[in-house]
Amino acid sequence: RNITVLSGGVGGARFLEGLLHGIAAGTLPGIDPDAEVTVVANTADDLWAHGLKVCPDLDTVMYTLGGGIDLERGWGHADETWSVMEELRAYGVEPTWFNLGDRDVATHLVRTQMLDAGYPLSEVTHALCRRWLYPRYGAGVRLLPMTDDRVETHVAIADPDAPSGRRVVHFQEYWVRLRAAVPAELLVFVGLEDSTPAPGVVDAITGADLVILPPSNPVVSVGTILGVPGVRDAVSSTRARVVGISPIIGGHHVRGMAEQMLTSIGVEVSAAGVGLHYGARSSGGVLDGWLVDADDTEAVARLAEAGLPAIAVPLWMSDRDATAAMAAAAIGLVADGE
Ligand code: GDP
Ligand code: FO1
Ligand code: CA
Repeated sequence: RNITVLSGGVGGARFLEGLLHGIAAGTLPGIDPDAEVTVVANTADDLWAHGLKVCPDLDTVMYTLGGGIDLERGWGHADETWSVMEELRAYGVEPTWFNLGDRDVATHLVRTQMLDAGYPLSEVTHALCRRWLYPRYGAGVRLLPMTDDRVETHVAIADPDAPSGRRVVHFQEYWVRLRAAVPAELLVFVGLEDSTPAPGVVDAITGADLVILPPSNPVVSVGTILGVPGVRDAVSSTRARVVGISPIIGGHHVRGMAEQMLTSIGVEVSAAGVGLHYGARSSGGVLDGWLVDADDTEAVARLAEAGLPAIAVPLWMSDRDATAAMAAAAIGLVADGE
């Protein structure tokens, strides 16, 4: 059984931890312990900082599945030190607001060096995974960037001093420096229209038995992956069953900035709103099924009217068992259709 997951950072990585736990434990309906998982990760969060290419979502998935993530930050290494940052601040070089841990810097040095040598991001990611993933999962897990091309989410925010009344900042500045505290008036996905899926991405979707949209950010994580030309068509046409899980519980995100991003593109901040945004495959969307939280039962009837089968189950990824149960419910929802 081949499973393909379209993932952002923390939300996607936490889901993957539970999914892999469920696969190993044999608790997922119809999924054997030797099932293979391909992760297609968002790269529109990527940032060039101090001459280094930083890939937050690829690294959060890689460190999380590799057991090296700092659990409470949700990014960067556990047992991290910050000497490089202290020195950069002492030099007063920007961006001082984007924190790079000393251990994390090594990952960016390797990545940048390989990119400079002409390796595409997918090859770089494969090389980094030789350390972080393959010893642990063998061929069972593959991590692919959504594209090898440069794509960056930029955010237009109000700026009274600017002639247009707006200025554009990189997504990382919007989130890390501004904490998404101001409205995202416009989202600009630089390079997305001209990007092409990385090698293996389309095949991983069309050749899968199951495609999962985890509770990642529907706009700047899953949305950007679907926005790579050819990916959305692959998802809407694949013979695989496609099931998604809401990152919105009780009308709010669990963490991050999904509320601000959904509002920015005019999508209702609710489990039903996100499900309808992705759309039922029967009406040209990408989903065969959608999971909402146990407290959002009213969404189920509303989605059914729109032709999108949904169930309400606990969606808090409090630990791997809870997440594995969520994954089992998701798989069970769409497996019945076979
Ligand atoms: P990021 O790149 O680090 O922001 O991570 P993702 O884009 O993959 O996921 C961010 C989303 O994960 C946020 O919108 C959160 O609402 C969602 N999230 C985090 N924890 C949970 C959880 O326990 N349950 C659910 N349903 N969503 C969660
Ligand atoms: N998130 C922060 O809130 N503060 C940071 O200083 C920060 C640095 C950072 C460095 C490398 C990296 O891979 C991720 C980093 N993140 C940081 C998380 C990053 O902003 C993610 O993109 C968010 O989780 C949203 O996707
Ligand atoms: Ca992200």
